[in-house]
Amino acid sequence: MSKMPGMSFLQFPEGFQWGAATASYQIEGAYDEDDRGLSIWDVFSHQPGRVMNGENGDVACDHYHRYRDDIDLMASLGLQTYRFSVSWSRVLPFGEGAVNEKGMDFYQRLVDGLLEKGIQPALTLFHWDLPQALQDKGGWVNREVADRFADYAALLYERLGDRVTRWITLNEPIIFTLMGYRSGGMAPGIRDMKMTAAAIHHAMLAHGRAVQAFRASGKPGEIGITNANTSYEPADDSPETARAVELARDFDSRLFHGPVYGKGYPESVLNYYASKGAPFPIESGDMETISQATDFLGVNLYSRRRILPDDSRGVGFRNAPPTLPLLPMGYEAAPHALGDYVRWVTKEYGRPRIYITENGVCDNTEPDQNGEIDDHVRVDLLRGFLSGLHGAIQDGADVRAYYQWSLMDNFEWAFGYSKRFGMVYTDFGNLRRIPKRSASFYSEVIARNGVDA
Ligand code: GBH
Repeated sequence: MSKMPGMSFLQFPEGFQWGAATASYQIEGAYDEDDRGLSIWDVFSHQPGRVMNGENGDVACDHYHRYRDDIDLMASLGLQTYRFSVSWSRVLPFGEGAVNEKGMDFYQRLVDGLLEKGIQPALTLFHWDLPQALQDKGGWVNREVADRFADYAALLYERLGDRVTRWITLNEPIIFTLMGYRSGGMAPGIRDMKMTAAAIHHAMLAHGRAVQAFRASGKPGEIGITNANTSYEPADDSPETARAVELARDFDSRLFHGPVYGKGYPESVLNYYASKGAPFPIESGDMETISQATDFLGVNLYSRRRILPDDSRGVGFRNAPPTLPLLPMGYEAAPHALGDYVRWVTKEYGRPRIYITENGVCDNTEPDQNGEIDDHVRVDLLRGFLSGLHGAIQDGADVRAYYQWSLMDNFEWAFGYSKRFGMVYTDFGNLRRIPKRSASFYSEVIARNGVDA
């Protein structure tokens, strides 16, 4: 990409890693092949009215069959690392018990293929596709799920731990618990406060147990959790608003990072749930388990929110109206949010090592008459996100890697295929992949280890 007037080149630190991220249910397809068991997303997406246009991940990007071509694609873009998740019910069809060797073999081949191309695998153990067999036993509401998760994790450390050295326990517990059990907009589609409190706590317990199992495995490498984050900003300068911003952070980042860093769940959140008759089911020793030392913090960040004080919901804050242009997802195009958030989290938790495990842009640009996809909104915003990230690193944040969400357009959960996040276009008619303008932009960022911004 040619340098534009007024831009300067922002060089990232030596050894900084550039990658892309995906998740099993969003790309694999082959939902009933090779003895895979069903997950809650198979069941949920087949229920009428759950997913936009009645779509599902039965085929998705058909990555299960096309993974070799996809690895070649990653190599051609110059990716240095690739974050993917394992479908729990593909390797353990019932979530526990006998291993499905055919499913396990897929991940062995995927990892080997990545390593052959010099791409470091970063493996997420859980990106929302809980085995339906475990949901039938209560899912995240049943405390035993934490032990099942640790057993599943131990199996993967055992089978892949000689080749995978970067492990992520959970992807965004805030989303799969609150959307899964409180708003019901995602699988398993439940709306119940008490179940939500239990799901949150058991998810965090599962994280802690999986970290313990990793240390016990003696495998080399690093492990951490990935949380969803939003950068909170005061909508005005009043002290009441400043206080409301802290409450918004309590109910989001601090609820999930706090227990991992030994600070526990925020009092404000515990009190709120207790006042609704939904106390967190914390047993003795749980907080120690959850605060097992991790090696890095996975940060997913897409946007910001402006906050105002408000007591009507009992939480003390509300969202102020947006002031920036909205993306198709309904949230603001806020490229400064990434640097701001990284600065905040660095200060709040004593400069943890950070991997940006997801950052990206929904831009639904379709191919033009020449078949080219000029997703300039994505390119401009990525430039802005990366420039903010560079600033945060200059200010002392320990950020070592950046994964763009996503490698290719895929199944965007309850939005089905209507929202495109890929730097590679997926034609869902014939499953062809076509790199977009953002893919060449990103290749150049990788090649130069920096960005013009
Ligand atoms: C991620 O979730 C998922 O991990 C991934 O599977 C998904 O495909 C990807 O995002 C793209 O959607 O809501 O106004 O506070 C992201 C969940 C959405 C939570 C944006 C924070 C911030 C803006 N995040 N949200 S706002």
